[in-house]
Amino acid sequence: MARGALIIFEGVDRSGKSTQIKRIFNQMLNKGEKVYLTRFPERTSEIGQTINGYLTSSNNLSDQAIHLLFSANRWEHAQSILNYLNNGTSVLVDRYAFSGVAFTAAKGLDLEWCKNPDRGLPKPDLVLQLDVDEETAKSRGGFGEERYEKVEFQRKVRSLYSRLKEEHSDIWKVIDASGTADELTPQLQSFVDETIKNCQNNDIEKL
Ligand code: DGP
Ligand code: NA
Ligand code: NA
Repeated sequence: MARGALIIFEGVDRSGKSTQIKRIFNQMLNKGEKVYLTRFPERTSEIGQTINGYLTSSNNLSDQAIHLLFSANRWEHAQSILNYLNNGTSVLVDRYAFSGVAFTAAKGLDLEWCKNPDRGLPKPDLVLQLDVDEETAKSRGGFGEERYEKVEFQRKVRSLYSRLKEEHSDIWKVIDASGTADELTPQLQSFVDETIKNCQNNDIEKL
């Protein structure tokens, strides 16, 4: 059976990726395609609830401890993602290990240290980075109340994404997301469709 594709949406906060990924998911469902949508952090598990507490500042954890919990949250769902892919269902994910590295390294932690806990997770077939500058992101209704939603911090995250892009140039696409949502959706959909078609001949690799 043809396997599904693993496709990640990344971007700074307010880049529009959550809106876009839901649109793509719904379009694919309407066409009868096999597709599953998820996101990280996945806040409902025990680990996810601890992460939610951290993001909403109801608890404090060291930078290292929270980094490992974000990674553990991905690992606790890794096997189910693999099962979907092997059953021919494509998996769309709102944030993945690249957020893990970018958001923690933006605090000044060593980049290689940041990458280690996610090594071995299923490697995506495609990363769509929705790129907007921090000021544009902020102007979209402003950042919310959560811990990382500050212009200076998001600027660092964005520059870390460009480093990650160099390392993953085989799978990484930067999409200018400064335009309207309606302009963006068909562009993203065509990258998604192309990836699903072309991933068939490749095994699922590991990060
Ligand atoms: P979201 O639910 O997509 O708005 O993500 C919540 C916040 O958590 C957002 O500011 C990005 C950040 N984030 C996502 N994944 C990770 C991670 O693995 N590590 C760290 N430190 N932050 C992350
Ligand atoms: Na957010
Ligand atoms: Na979001």
